[in-house]
Amino acid sequence: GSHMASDLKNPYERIQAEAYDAMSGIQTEGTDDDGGGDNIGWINDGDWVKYERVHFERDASSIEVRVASDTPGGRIEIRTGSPTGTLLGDVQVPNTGGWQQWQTVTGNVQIQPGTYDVYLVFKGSPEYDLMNVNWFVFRANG
Ligand SMILES: [Ca+2]
Ligand SMILES: [Ca+2]
Repeated sequence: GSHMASDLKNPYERIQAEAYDAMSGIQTEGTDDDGGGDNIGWINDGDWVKYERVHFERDASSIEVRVASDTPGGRIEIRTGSPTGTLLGDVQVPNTGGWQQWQTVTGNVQIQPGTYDVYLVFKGSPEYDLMNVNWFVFRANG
C-alpha cells in the first residue's frame, strides 16, 4: 500500500531506540537519562533493532548515539535492508561506568539521500551484555 509522509522518520531529530519496528534479542526498560522514557538493553553480540522508512533529505556523515555500559561495551553497525545488509557506518561504545551512566558517542557514516529501513546491529564479546541505548540522531554534512 501507499504511505503518507507522516510515516517517515526524520533522522535529523532524535529517534528513540525503543521506538523500533522490529528487533532481535533486546528488551526495554525505564531509563534514568534526561527526559525519561525507556532505553533498550539486554543487548548481546548479533542482536539488532530495525527502524523503517527513515528519510534522509540530504547526505548524513555522522551518527550520535546515547549509550551506557557497565562492561567493555561493543560496536554498533548501521546497516540498511537487513541485519546483514549494506554497512553505512559504525560507532564504538565504551564502558561508561554503569548501565544508567549515559554518554553520547559519535561515529562516521556515509548515507546518500533516500528512504531506508535502518538497522542497528550490535557487535562485541559474546561473554557479556554490551550496552544500553536510549536514542540516536544523524548529522548532515557541513
Ligand atoms: Ca540479548
Ligand atoms: Ca529512549
